[in-house]
Amino acid sequence: MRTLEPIFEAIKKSAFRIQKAITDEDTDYSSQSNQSGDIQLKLDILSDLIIAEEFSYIPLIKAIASEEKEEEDILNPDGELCIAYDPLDGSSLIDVNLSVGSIFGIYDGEWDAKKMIAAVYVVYGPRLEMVTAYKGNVRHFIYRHERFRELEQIHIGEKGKLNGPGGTQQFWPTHHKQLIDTLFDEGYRLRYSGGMVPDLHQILLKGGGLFSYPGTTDKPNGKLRKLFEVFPFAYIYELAGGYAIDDKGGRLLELGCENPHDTSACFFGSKYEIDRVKEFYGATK
Ligand code: AHM
Ligand code: MG
Repeated sequence: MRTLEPIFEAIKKSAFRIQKAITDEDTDYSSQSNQSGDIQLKLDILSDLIIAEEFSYIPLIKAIASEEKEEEDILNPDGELCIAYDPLDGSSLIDVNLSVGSIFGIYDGEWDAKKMIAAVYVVYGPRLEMVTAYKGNVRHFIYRHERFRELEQIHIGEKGKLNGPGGTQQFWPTHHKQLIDTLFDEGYRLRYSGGMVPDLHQILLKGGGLFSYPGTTDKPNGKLRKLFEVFPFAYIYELAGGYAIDDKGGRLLELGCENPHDTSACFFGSKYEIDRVKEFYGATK
């Protein structure tokens, strides 16, 4: 029977190696930029190489696609799984010593959200943590005394207290500003660091809330990439009992993806807040 254990083990090994690199290496920029036009840090490139190397030992993996590379890499033509990953999300926060993360989406045979079978993220913060969503469970691990130890499973509540609004307010549509202001008027607290991994992790662990990255006048389809960031977190939130929708009110996991670097407006949260999003966006789905 097919098992994803070797993949989870490879992610644990790369997490340990990347955390060490974050601690030991400097935060200089390289002379290269990625597909989205961001100038890459040397650490972005190194993290990408570490993950690609750990995955290269696993025959089950057919192809990998990284936020830091233009095209997919075929590892094993006879393999079954395709893995999309963002090796070091939020890396521009490292020089100010805020938390960052790695994100993985595991797809059965093709780059299609409907074929996602598991998703994983790693948080590099004061502590090293990993969350896996697979076969109905969202499992939470913490690295302590040289190994990952499992904590309680993660379930998001029906209504939270945190609000993480992404993007530049100057470019928000009016109805989005009204949504965010209304949540603050209801007592929600601002929790937005600029790193989607720790920001979404906080909302999950503190029982719920809303993380949003809307379409804006300068970026109508938002900033966050479907394959590497949006779909994996949509999978994790839904499995934890939460919701993940776009600005039309439909499930993110039902969206297509023509180009590996396509982006989408996205909203992740618990039931109450996602209902509010639909109300303010006039979403009918
Ligand atoms: P990156 O992949 O280039 O690091 O960008 C992704 C990050 C997310 O972690 C975060 O939610 C978002 O960009 C922040 O963007 P903004 O500063 O526009 O709110
Ligand atoms: Mg990213």
